[in-house]
Amino acid sequence: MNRREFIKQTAVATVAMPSLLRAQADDRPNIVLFLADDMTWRDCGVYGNPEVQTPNLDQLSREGMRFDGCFTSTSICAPTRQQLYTGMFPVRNGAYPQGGFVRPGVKSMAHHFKALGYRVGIIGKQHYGPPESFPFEVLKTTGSNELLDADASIRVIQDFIDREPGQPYCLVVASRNPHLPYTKGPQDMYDPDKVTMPPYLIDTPETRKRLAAYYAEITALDAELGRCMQVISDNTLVVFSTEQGSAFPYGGKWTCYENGLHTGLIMRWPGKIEAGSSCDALVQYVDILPTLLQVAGGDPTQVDTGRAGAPDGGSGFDGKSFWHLVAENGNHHRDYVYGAYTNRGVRDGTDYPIRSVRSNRYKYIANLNHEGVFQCNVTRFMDEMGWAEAAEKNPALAPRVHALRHRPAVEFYDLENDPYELKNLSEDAQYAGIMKEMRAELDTWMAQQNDRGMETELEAYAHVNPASAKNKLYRESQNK
Ligand SMILES: [Ca+2]
Repeated sequence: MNRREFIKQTAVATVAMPSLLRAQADDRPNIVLFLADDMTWRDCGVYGNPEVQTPNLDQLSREGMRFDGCFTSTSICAPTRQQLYTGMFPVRNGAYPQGGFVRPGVKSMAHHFKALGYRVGIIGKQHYGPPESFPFEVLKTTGSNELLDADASIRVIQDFIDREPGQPYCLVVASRNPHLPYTKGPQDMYDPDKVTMPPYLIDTPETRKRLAAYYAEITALDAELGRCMQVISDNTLVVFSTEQGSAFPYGGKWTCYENGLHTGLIMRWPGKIEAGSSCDALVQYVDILPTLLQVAGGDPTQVDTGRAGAPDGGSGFDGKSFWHLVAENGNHHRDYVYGAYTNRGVRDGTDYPIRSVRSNRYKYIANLNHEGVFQCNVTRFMDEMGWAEAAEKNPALAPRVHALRHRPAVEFYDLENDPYELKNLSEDAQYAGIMKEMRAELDTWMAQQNDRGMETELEAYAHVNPASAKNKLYRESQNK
């Protein structure tokens, strides 16, 4: 079957007429959104690392469509998840710092899918708030560290799926792997002495040891995916994402680098999405919810997110459905994807806002407090891994170690020739024109988001849990 025939088959699901569809409710698909946690997108065979064993992910990709240009805009857990669940970028929805909460009144996929008649559940990691913005049915597991392929978890998932056979469901399966600490999975499967070091890491014994343990957790995640797939019926759109990058130095978490913001995305829906296909159009996490709502028979352009400040001035999503990439054989969705990172609020984090804009070839990064020193968990991890000592022995490594803490105002990379962002071209005059254009795009996006850069960074604690000490401290400082 070619993609044109897929278009015909999917036409019913893509027409935005929920009232008509309700009568025949229920050839609408179920939706399962399966999330990894802190998995750098490159670290699986599907995206180019054959050493990491992920047979279930490989199979999912063979049966579905692999997206090669999907991006979150923030490489930390809570902002990433909440932009995915709200269809809004982090500064607009409010959940932009680590542990962030969305602004009062913001609605999420739990509201929007319920409005279409779906049951909406989540199992595993949550990392969102306040609760009234995320009225999911929370499926209980026996412990917060339980693997989602444990019998008890699978039983809970199966019960949720089977409970109302006539009503479609939307379920988020949010794994806690391969997030630190790297303790799960087949810890003897990867030999630290034999793993291939990616070009962005510095080769030390401790780095190797952590890399091997992290790979084992990716294999554990893959087992969770495989076990879940066994209880999911074919009339289900399964969406898998690697989430944001890993907690290694330059592994991507706490940065706007490719390893942090680029995310693996695979969509499988037998008979509706062509098996073994791929798409390299640029899309963002904020586009995923509008896409899923369209597939479920809704009209994402009519949704009220509960928050003003949409690109058209209304209260709709920041994102747009990219179902046309599947159903109409499209190959373009966005000219640019954006990143916004807040370091205040991360453990030991200095005030170090970073913003980025990426085209299909170039990446522009603005370090808005470049005169400051970047420091958080990841600089400590670098020290624990002995990178500074390695650079003392081999001075060629020193710039890489130095650059984790000390960065220029602007970084600019040609991703076609430098996919790991190892060579900053911002001083190269031949790129001045492109850099100016991209900076203008970034400024426009920040203005639309009401993102004030350093000022926004300094207000971070106003956007974490109101019951937390950080938030209380912030309120006290404002009352002085
Ligand atoms: Ca995460």
